[in-house]
Amino acid sequence: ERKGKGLELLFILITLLGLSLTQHNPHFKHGRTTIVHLFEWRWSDIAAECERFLAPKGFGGVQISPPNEHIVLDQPWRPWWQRYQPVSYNLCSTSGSEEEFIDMVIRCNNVGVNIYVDAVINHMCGSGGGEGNHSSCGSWFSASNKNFPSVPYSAWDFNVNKCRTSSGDIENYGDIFQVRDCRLVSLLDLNLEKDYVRGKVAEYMNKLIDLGVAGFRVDACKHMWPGDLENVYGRLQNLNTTWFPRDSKPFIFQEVIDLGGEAISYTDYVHLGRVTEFKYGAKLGKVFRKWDEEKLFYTRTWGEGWSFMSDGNAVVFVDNHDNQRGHGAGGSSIITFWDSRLYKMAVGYMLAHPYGVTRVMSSYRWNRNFVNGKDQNDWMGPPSNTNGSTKSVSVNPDQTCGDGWVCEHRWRQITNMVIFRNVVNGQPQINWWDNQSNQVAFGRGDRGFIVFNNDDWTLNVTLNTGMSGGTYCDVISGQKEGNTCTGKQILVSHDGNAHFKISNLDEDPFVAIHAESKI
Ligand code: AAO
Repeated sequence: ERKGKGLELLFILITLLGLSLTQHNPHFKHGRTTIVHLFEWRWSDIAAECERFLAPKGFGGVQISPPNEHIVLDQPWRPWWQRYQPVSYNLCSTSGSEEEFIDMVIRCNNVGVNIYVDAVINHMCGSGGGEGNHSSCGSWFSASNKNFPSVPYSAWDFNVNKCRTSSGDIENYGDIFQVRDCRLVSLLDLNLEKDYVRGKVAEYMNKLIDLGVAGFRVDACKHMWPGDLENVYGRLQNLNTTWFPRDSKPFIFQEVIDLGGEAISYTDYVHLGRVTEFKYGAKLGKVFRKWDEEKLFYTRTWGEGWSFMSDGNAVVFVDNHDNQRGHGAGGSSIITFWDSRLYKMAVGYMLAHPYGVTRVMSSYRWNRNFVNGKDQNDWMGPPSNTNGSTKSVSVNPDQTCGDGWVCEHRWRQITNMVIFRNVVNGQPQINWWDNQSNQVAFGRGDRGFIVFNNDDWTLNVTLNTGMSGGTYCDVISGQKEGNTCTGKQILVSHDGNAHFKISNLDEDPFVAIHAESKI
């Protein structure tokens, strides 16, 4: 019996130690709730965006593109994905220099917007990356000899003998050893079992923490052993106390693509931090596109009820920088800015629903060129100047962006739903209504209410909103400005009921009201 108690205590102790490692908290400030991925933006533009737009509109943080020095592939192209091929951990990239990076982190932190770094720690550049100084700060490296003196890493810091495939690359996602010990698309695979490599990776991440970042999106986690990641995360310092409370651990969200049916599951990683829930965008795309007989009213059980990971572990998104252009996974159901009407609805749904930490995508346009269903231009980098440098983001008088930057996060409907999510933060989902088809509505306590019409006919119904009586401004068709409303007005009677009429032909067939849109 005593032995049993002892074991039990030991188990509790191990669990507690395990929990103390967990880094699931994004450390948002001022009740903010959403991350925006400013894909390929320059640091100076992000700094300005934090001050002029993100903070005033209540965005919680920015996921930035990898800040490490990377290979430069300029014949003939400069693909966006060159940034996922590190050459060193120097902070200089096509997004800017180390000084610009530091300035961005300070300015964003000073207005309460967190910075999350995309950490590429599974590998260095591709094995065919050659030799020389074709790198974003001009550091010399040799891919053929696996020599990266600016870190430094040399041949014995990479997985070579562990991988059993003849190509040296991952050939079968059904074999967990291949997926973790072989090269992902020929990228030189770091041996994270080595203390030295773990130390170098942790040193890079700790430098970023010192500078004030709030956490990391960790790239390609499926391809790293959970034990190796646990060791690296265990070496990370607490966040910089200039901006964060004492003893705050960096927020960790891990990219693990798990649509089901593969040898490696997200469950191997959730104890270490949050994980990207890829089923979310793939399914939501099918629902709004009405593929596979999906209907919006089936989302009554959206979240864990759709066999997604548990709420506290998930980072969710409608699309990401990979699957908006056919990379990664999710398939053709993924909705992007190219389908803007559906996209606004899907992002609106995500931001209204309580499940997960939400991430909004912010993209640039490129010349799509489909041949047999595949975009030949899926590699195209961000808007650039003739010398190859990334263009600055210009802002038009109407607050949209120019020069090829899409800025989905500045679309009124999306910005206003980011605010909605903050206003209803912590409130339960209540007062669900549906028409057994593609018209649904739900509330968030007495703080907000949203109604969608994705059917091919008009929605015309009186619903219990759970909100206090008064006139509210719909934040989709317009917004409250001073004490007037530029969009539809919704009259909520003292019993909480309101009448909604949404034509399927409306520019945006959904309506959202919240406590702060009352006039
Ligand atoms: C480039 C070239 C390569 C070249 C390489 C080295 O394109 O031809 O060999 O350079 O020279 C990005 C680009 C890559 C690029 C790379 C380096 O997307 O094209 O390679 O930079 O420059 C897997 C990983 C996942 C990864 C994703 C793209 O598991 O971690 O591939 N995403 C991250 C980043 C991404 C980046 C990297 C990692 C590398 O977000 O931007 O790559 O740093 C399955 C697996 C997934 C696997 C996908 C795609 O998905 O589950 O784990 O993702 O395949 O290979 C069904 C299944 C679904 C399956 C899907 C697709 O839907 O249900 O599970 O089919 O087959």
